[in-house]
Amino acid sequence: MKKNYVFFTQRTLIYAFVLTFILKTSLSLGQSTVNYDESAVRNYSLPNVLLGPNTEQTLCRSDWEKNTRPYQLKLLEKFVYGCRIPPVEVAVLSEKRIEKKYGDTTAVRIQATLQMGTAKNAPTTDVLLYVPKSKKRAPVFLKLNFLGNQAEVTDEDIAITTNWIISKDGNNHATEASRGTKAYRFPVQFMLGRGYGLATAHCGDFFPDHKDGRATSILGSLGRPIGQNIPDDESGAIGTWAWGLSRILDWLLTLPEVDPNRIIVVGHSRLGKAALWAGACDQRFAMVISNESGCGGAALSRRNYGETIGVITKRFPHWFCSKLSTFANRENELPCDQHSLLAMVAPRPLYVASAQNDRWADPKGEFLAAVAADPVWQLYNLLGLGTREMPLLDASVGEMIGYHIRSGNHDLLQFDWNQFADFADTKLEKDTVFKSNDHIPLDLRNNQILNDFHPDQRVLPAHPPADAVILVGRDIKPKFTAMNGGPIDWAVEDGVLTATRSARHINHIVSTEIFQDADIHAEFMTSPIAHGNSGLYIHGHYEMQIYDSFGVKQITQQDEGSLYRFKKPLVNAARPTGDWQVYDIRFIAPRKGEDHQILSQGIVKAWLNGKLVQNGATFTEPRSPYIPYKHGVTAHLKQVEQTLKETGQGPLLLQDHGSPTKFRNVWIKRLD
Ligand code: GTR
Repeated sequence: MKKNYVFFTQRTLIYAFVLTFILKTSLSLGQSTVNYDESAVRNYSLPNVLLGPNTEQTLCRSDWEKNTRPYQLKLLEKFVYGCRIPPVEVAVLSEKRIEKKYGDTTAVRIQATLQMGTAKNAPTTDVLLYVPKSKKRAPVFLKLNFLGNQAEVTDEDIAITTNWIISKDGNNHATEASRGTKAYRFPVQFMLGRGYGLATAHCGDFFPDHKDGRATSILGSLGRPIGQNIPDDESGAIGTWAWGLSRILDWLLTLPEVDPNRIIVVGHSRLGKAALWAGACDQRFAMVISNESGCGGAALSRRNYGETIGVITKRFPHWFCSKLSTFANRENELPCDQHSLLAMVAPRPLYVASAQNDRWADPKGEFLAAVAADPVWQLYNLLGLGTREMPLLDASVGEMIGYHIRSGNHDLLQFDWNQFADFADTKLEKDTVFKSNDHIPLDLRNNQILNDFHPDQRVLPAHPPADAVILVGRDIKPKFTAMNGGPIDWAVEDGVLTATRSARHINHIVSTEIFQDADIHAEFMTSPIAHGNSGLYIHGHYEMQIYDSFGVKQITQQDEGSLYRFKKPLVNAARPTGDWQVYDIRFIAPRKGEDHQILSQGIVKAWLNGKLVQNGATFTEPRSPYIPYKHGVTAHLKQVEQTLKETGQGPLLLQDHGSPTKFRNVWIKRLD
């Protein structure tokens, strides 16, 4: 008996030991074994994120922006997330606003249905946005959700998503019972009280989160392959969710209630992976937050701790590009790692949050990725994380990269939101991040400049701002010459100029004022002759089209509102012939280096008759065959073109295209 007892205890002890060991150090999932023992983490060395395409070390930020960043981003596309999906136009199918009190804060609640693409049956997403009414323009946190907008809030009148949702019972349809169940992850009242807006949409609107989700995702409507033989660098769910975040951003940027310079993308867990990828791909996001995004998010893949590439790509083969799965158990051969993803956010503020019990997401691996991303902020003379020591529990550390490890489980909790709001308060105050432009990449800076542009076109004729240079106005001589530098022969009457037609369409007029970047305002009226054809030739290179396009259904790159032959308008905003119309254009010229290589692209945002028609169209070289430096060229124009080459400054030309178009109130406001 005694012996037996001893034997039993010994055996029990051995069992208990083995069991504890298994539980403590590993969890068996499929063929892969998951490690939770820090001492069993293999040695690894991370790829150098500062290495450019020719393996040269990046020493300055312009080199980073021009060469290394695009190269590193491409690696992430090729090996992890799949190639980025080109944007489409976003049409607003409905936009309902109500005013409501949440706690002490009066908010404007906006529910919008956005259609992605112009095709009749293009897919839609429902976006729910809250902004504090007291703010002229509110900074907004944007977050995708798992179960539909109705689950995120306690408002009872939010439509229940009809798209696929994750559910334990396998029903995969949201019901009334889901209302508000995730409201603690989307603290509307708290964030409004802190002066922030909150926006959300359901990830399933873009890609249902299951293995076969691709077939019913929006990818088909975007012309992407959804059947067999998907290329190994094709985007999966994460790439599609990130793309969706950018389309919602397209819309947010058009709202007068939203501060376009302070839109923050945030995500929890798999949606944290998507938030990081969205922030990497789209520099219009002013700040990026990952909450417990783990493997394939903020955590280093080379650390064999918690979830691994082998496990994740097996359980969720639809999340990444299929190439990633080939690196299971050979992570060391991956040409990139997740620190490069974090580095893509630089020099913008980034916040990485972990939770103590969320070992599956490898908190230490998330912290170490932030440490390894730090050097990119340093290129901008900014401190990233600024420490190599993991902080104590529940303490936030860092400079431009914030980090905390919260006690508790895998979740998105009030504690996390407190840190996010505090971090945004200090990092996104208008006067801190955007005060000095010189640490911001050119393209990012341009986007910020564009975001601010919301001209008021409601009343015509418009009043020029005090600092405008008036080219055509009442009681002033038009500041234009003919193509040969002599006086113009266009009719001038009561501040209205009318194009004098020429047989070869070369009687354009050339402004005597030149500029590099500018806001351009022009009021015009088309005539029935020659389709009302005319245009604003900016620098003589890029033409904002004027054309009788009223009522045209299938608008093209040659219709009014287009950047001629570059980009068709987002919507047809043309008014009928005989009505006064108005363009407001923010033009940022391309920048070229000494040997004429492009440093940053030119970019245009344009409003036509109260509608946004161009939202960041980019260009480097003129595409129109009609540019005046080629067609009807004169000695005067050669000189103008030479000045443009040397100084980057050029004129505005009003085009003769055989139609007696009228112009009034034409002015420019220099931005340079
Ligand atoms: C887990 C997955 C993680 C994490 C999480 C989530 O099952 O393994 O990578 O993202 O889901 O999204 O909740």
